[in-house]
Amino acid sequence: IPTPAPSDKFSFGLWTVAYGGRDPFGEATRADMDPIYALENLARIGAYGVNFHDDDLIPFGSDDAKRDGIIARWKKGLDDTGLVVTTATTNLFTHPVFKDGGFTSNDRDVRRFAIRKVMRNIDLAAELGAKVYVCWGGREGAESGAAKDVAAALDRYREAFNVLGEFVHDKGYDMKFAIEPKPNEPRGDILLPTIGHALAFINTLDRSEMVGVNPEIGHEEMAGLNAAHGYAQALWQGKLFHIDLNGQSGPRYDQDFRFGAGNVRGAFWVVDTILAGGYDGPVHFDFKTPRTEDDKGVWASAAGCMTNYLVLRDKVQAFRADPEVQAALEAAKLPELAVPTLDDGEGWAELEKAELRDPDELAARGAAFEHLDQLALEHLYGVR
Ligand code: GLT
Ligand code: MN
Ligand code: MN
Ligand code: MN
Repeated sequence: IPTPAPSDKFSFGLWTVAYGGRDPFGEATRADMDPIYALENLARIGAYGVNFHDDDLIPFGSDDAKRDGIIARWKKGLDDTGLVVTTATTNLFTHPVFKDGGFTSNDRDVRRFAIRKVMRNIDLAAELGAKVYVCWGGREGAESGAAKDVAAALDRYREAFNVLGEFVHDKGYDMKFAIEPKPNEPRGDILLPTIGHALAFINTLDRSEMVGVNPEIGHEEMAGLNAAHGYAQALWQGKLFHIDLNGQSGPRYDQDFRFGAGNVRGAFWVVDTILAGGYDGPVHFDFKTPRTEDDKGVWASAAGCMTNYLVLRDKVQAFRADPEVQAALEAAKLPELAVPTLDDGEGWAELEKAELRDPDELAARGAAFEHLDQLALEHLYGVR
């Protein structure tokens, strides 16, 4: 069984291990977790970094004295354990004030409150050294039609990112934003539901270079999409600023299984994609330990995320290094896909006159994809 090293840059949301098991049908099955206890155990199992919402650490509504005390204790915990704050984020979904969203609430006073809440935690995140600020707009959405003017809501969403981009720029922070898409849950329909929607939205921002995506495997699969393809397009556009790895079994509620559980084959291709694309940020897990488990199960689940990543990384590397796979890639014309379709200096006018192959002859050529995919499965199943 491979063991994690700091160079693997594994990180966890504080809320993941602290999740007590509350769901829409039942109360928590585990006690509240002290954030310092979380740090100690994350360090013990081999994590490198931690990510947190403001309210994970500092209960909503704490006064300044209480807040300062919590932050001092948190800094000491980080020093003692050596864990790095890679990332931070804002809770704009738990308090009832956010029942219609934060940045896109119809109520302007709520929107002003939400942006201020984010600014306050960005100051703390910068002080702690976070380089990425995640924005999951879980409550930005609707359950009904006329209640949400989507175009106006997107104007307000853009306004919020423009203000926050200006804030980070003016303060001189070395920080980028990563928008996390999700199709639904807790809202009936959430705005920016997929990686593609988020990438298109980002292009409209004043400081679009500061904003990328934080795709979660499970959220893409909830929408019935191929998560690896989404990660690949985000990388292709230079926008994969952070990742939320976890497990999901097809389009249903947000399962947040530990990474490597659920769609195993999909997980293999996500690891292959981020390695090939040169993603070098934290390898971040966003899972929830099922409520059947006690504290021991929480740490087994968290450690399982890292083990499964290392196992899949080994398998992906062995797959790519296998000479039989390289021959199969050649037979499947992967090198040919990298060749531009038109010759140098050729345009539509030349193409119009060029001699083409007979389509029936082209149609008779086999693609040789099945053998290649079988080699991948044999690596994944451990028989190669
Ligand atoms: C919440 C959500 C996650 C997001 C977190 C960041 S909070 O648990 O379900 O997918 O990544 O706000
Ligand atoms: Mn999720
Ligand atoms: Mn989640
Ligand atoms: Mn997530």
